[in-house]
Amino acid sequence: MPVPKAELHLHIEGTLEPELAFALAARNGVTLPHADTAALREAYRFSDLQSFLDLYYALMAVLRTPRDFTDLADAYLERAAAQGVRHAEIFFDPQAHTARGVPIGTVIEGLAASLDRAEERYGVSTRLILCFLRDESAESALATLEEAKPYLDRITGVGLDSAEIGHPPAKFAAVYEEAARLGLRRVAHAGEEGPAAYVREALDVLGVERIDHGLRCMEDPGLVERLARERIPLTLCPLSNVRLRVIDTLADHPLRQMLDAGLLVTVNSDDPAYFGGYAGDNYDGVRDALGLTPDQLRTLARHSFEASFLEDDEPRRARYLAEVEAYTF
Ligand code: ES4
Ligand code: ZN
Repeated sequence: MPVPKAELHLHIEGTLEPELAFALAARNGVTLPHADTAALREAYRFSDLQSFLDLYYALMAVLRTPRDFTDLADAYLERAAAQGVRHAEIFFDPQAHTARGVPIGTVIEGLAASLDRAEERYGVSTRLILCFLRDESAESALATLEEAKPYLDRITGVGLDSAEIGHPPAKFAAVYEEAARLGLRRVAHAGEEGPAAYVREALDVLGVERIDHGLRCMEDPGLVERLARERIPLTLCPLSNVRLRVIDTLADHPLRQMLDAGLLVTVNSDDPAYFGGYAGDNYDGVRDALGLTPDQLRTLARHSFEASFLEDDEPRRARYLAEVEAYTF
């Protein structure tokens, strides 16, 4: 059994495997531009973040009904549980659905139907994080938060994703201020393709509590020192970084230097259907490519629960942490 872990950086739409995409396409009468699952997998050769996002958004056309979102989340949770995930904080992109005429309630209620049974079925506790698309307008983000208000009891926090360069965090200052006022936790993608300055801005202007990716903080030693001192978690996604050409190979990943710098780094899967693996595959990948020790792997698993938004259930966090300490590699 793999080490128990929390997954903190996971886009539910990025768990859409080709087989499920074709099954949902058939169920909904949607025609995909790819001949079959093999042809679709052939399209998974990305040159950068945007080339991935183009396919990621296009395939969402098959997600139409609440049941589609339930089936998507069920499939993810089953795979995640098999790789040791005990707790998952799941991103979703409402604007990618409302723009296609799928109401936000369809998305949230569909996902919630899966998440409500995840503990009994898969032994996984869950939270939902609503992400704003940073290549859409600030007004669209505010309207999305407004549409989500009837469902806020289901939502733990807000995030910021999609095309990073040219869309600095400060663009979303107003919606993050409103999210904080509503009692939502705040995270943001920063320093994936964008510069270290975006990581600073996400902290200073948006007040985020975790940085998603944050890889490029390594270009700014003062920032690294601050992230370590303030115990700001970074949710790294090693296989994603290779597939989106942020780094050349897993062996080039700065994870070891980040651990050595005292950063609260975690390992996650991002969009596992597209990037070649789920959470456990990411742990195995960095273990093999970087020669991580059992101590370092245990630290990563411990970090994942320390960085999770389990402040509303500290006894659960303590149980998970005890499982990590008791695990034998
Ligand atoms: C994403 Cl890897 C990545 N980066 C930014 N936005 C995203 N949305 C889904 N996956
Ligand atoms: Zn991401």
